Amino acid sequence: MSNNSSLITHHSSLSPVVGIVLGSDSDLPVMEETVKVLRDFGVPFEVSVLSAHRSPRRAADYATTAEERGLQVIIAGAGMAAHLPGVLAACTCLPVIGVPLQGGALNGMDALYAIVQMPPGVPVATVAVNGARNAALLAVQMLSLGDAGLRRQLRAYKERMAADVAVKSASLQEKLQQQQK
Ligand code: RP5
Repeated sequence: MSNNSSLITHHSSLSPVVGIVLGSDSDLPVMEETVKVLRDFGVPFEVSVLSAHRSPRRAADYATTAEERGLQVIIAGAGMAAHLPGVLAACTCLPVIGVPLQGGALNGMDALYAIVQMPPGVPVATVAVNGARNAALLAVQMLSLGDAGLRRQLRAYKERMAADVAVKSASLQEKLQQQQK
């Protein structure tokens, strides 16, 4: 289902505050993780397919109008010569989080360098290759600066992570003790 048009999809009755932008619909399997996280935190978002190379005017229009449409953060995922997050950042004052995507002959290194090596003046907050989950969490953290409810949810999320690690550690100790018997 590859085409290069902007397919803006709203995923809540509330106005979207996070814009998730994919360089191609082929990026969805990885970028879907952002959707899961934002749904878990109850953050309204929209998803679009835009390309810095194949639909440059639409990409620029999207970023130029993002703030007036109520968006507060943009997450942009792209692979290969991944100029999308940088182009969006060039056209808006909103924070842009870039997700370099694995694939192509260089397996994500090309996208990582393209996204992380922005010139001074136009930052893109770059996460790990395929780091869609962290991109969404960073977006939630940004939004939480003005939202006590989101801050509470983030604290609970961290507590759950710590509890999970404690469970894993206890289970490992148990296995090791069994081996000694
Ligand atoms: C990038 O090129 C996209 O973000 C995608 O990761 C990659 C390949 O795109 P398709 O040829 O699958 O549309 O612009």
